[in-house]
Amino acid sequence: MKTILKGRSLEVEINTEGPVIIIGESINPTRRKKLVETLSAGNFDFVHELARVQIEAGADVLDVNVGFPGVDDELLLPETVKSLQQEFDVPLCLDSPNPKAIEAALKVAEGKCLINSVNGEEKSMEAILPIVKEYGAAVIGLVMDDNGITHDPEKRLGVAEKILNRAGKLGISPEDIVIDPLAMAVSADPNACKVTLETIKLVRDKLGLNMTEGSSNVSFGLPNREILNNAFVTLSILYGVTCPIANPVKITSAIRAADLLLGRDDYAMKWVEHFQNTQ
Ligand code: THG
Repeated sequence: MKTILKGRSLEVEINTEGPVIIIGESINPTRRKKLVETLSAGNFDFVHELARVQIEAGADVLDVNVGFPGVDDELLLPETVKSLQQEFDVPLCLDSPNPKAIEAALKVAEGKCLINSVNGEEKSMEAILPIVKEYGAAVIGLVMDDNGITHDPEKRLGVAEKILNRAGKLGISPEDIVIDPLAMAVSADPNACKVTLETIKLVRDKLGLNMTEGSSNVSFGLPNREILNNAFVTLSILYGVTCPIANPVKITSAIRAADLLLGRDDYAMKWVEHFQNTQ
């Protein structure tokens, strides 16, 4: 299964056969007051800096989230997208719970974006899927619905199937659906990661779709987060995640290692290149 995303001219292929595509998470106001402050003042230098650092560290795609209480992301998301695309060619992942902000951003974006996200709730599918179709985008499908988040991997698979089928009815192809199996804090629930991993395996075996995950979610509230995130992303890749959302500054080495060890990096080219670039 191949999902194609595009920047202004650069094309990125997410392939279930690998290698792993890294979606940089850092353009996100959570605990980054400076991002909100600078963007609200119409200053895009800091967001460009976050983009540049992540691309240099191995990000293939950038997640762009500018949502914050008091911020009108129907204005700010498209402005940020325009500003980023003037400087950088990587495809963008538009991260907002507000369908109007997503649509406003798609109107100005060049290339083919990934929308973050739709879920199995009726309201969400009705709002987001027509936009995905109209703008020829791809979309992340979160495996939660009107019943909330289930801890049964089979039921999470069921939500993925529901999103896939609904998208299909609108003429959106399976290539353009990237499933998110819901990575959650292991500090809150000792079984959280096991449930996610079982879901990943089921989605790969039954649906064969590309999959993302918020790799850093698993370590909330714990020390030494980087080690946990690296272990989790490695397990997830083995099970079938193909485009994790993560901090490339901290996770690219583990991802390059996983690709090499799984026979997806001929002559260790990407491994060697990564360490040449970071030295
Ligand atoms: N699935 C999808 N989208 C998502 C998530 C997901 N978007 C948001 C989130 N989860 C993924 N993004 C982040 C961004 C930052 C952090 C975690 C997840 C994070 N930041 C550090 C902190 O809060 O302490 C600070 C920055 C750092 O040190 O790198 O943890 O699951 N579809």
